[in-house]
Amino acid sequence: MRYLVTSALPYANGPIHLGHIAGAYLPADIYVRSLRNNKREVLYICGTDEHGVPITINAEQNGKTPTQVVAENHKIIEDAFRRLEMSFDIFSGTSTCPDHAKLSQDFFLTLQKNGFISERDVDQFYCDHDAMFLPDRYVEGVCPHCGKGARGDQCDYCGNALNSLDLKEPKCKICSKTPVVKSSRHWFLDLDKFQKDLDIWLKGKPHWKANVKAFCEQWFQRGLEPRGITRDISWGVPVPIDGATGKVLYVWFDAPIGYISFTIELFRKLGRTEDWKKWWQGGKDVKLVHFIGKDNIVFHAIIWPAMLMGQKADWKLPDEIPANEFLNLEGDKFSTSKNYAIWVHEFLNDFSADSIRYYLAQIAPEAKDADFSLKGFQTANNSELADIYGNFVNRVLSFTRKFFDGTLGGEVTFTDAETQLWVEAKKEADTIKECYDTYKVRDAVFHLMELGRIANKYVDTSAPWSLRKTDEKRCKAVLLTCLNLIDTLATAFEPITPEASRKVKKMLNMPETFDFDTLCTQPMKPGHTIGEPVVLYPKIEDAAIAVWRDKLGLKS
Ligand code: B3M
Ligand code: ZN
Repeated sequence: MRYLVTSALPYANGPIHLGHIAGAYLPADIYVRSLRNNKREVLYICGTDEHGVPITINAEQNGKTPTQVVAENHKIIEDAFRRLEMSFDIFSGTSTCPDHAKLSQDFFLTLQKNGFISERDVDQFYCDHDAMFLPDRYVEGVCPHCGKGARGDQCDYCGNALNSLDLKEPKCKICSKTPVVKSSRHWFLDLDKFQKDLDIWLKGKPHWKANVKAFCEQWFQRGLEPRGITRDISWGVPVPIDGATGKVLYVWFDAPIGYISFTIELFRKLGRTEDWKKWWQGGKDVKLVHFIGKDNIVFHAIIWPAMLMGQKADWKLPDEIPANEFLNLEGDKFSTSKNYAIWVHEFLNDFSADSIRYYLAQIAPEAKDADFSLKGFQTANNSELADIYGNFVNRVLSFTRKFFDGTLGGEVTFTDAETQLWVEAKKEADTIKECYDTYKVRDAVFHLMELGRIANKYVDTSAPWSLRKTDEKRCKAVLLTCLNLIDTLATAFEPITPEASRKVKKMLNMPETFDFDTLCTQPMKPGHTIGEPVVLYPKIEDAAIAVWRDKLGLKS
């Protein structure tokens, strides 16, 4: 089995915050790393989603071109991901990937040829002054429900989704003049024609997460309807039809195709141009897993599979869609517009990727919304990573260096205590692997710390510090056992805290590999010499947390 894993393509319309990471990115990276540690063949695809109206509005408001906006944000996002150690095989973008536009147009044309696209004229606001049709977000006015100021797509006060034509006192967002209503030709994906097949397909996924299944069932009950897949703007993939000048494919039509076009780009760069087909048309040999946030369910579990089915070719359909719930921040929603957020690229200036990854994994919003708290973050680092994992590593390594010069040579005497210990450790390690395989990162974290606690308990009861004077062979057996436990901890932790794992392997003087088959196998034998210990997890001081509480405007 080969694994084709994707994370939702972040909009290149601004930086990313911790809320994004917790949903579609970190859980995917953990999964991918654990697959690699199980020696599976994996491909991990991502990149920025670079089309859509928010990007053109952003560009206009800041006197930039969409290309500039996209390039700037792509770089910020890519840097943040790199520093956070997201291990994509490729991180491309929908406006820069050389294969993307053509493939999106081919998808459209094939759907049309196969009879799944209809067209009709739609009334829309048009601004005479700016000589353009105004997509919903380009119209502002008064909400018909609550009477407050609203955008054409929704009212932020009462939360109602709107149709811009229903707005009272509509104004063009660019020039503030009153728009007129004009009709414009648009193309629709006939989702209704897929309902039966989609329903059958979804019934074959009884193990899917409840949130995904419930969501789709609701949509089926209401009945699927044709959905507009073209827009009157100039930024995007042009609609490949005569007479459709000035129209582009809707961003949600071309975005998921990015998963494929980025794969094509990757293999072309590798000089194996045809190999992408082994993944996207690889049938049952490939497992396609889309990690997303819950707001993307309809696109990945209904519209995207319909687009793939409608090609009438051998495209992979999603096998798994682990959709996560949302992360809140200190009890409130993340809000980009109110700048109530922790931006990843800024947070990484103050804290390590590992500490951030660990805490986000611990509170992962798997089954319900979760809350990020700065105090919780500090506690996770200080009382768990530093006190349990880091401290164990440090005690054992320093002691081994100090009294044995880093080499536990000669004879060692193991007893039942070690046999018992490895039975317990193996049980935890097996559970950890199982959690990784089933997208349960919260449980993985819990059991990793259990493993750390088992290690601490073992060293405390065995007390090598006093054995050194009374029974050196036992002392060395205990220390060697601890070193091997540390090796297992480093390997098991790698999907969550990769940097610390690399550091530990170096300190142990072991190769920087994390093969899960080596868990609990005690690869270090008598005579092994370790390297120099360094502090694994410095404590996070109250002052560092206070700075961030301040930034968020929270009372200290
Ligand atoms: N850019 C929306 C989002 O980030 C969208 C995902 C596209 S995945 C194909 O929520
Ligand atoms: Zn205007």
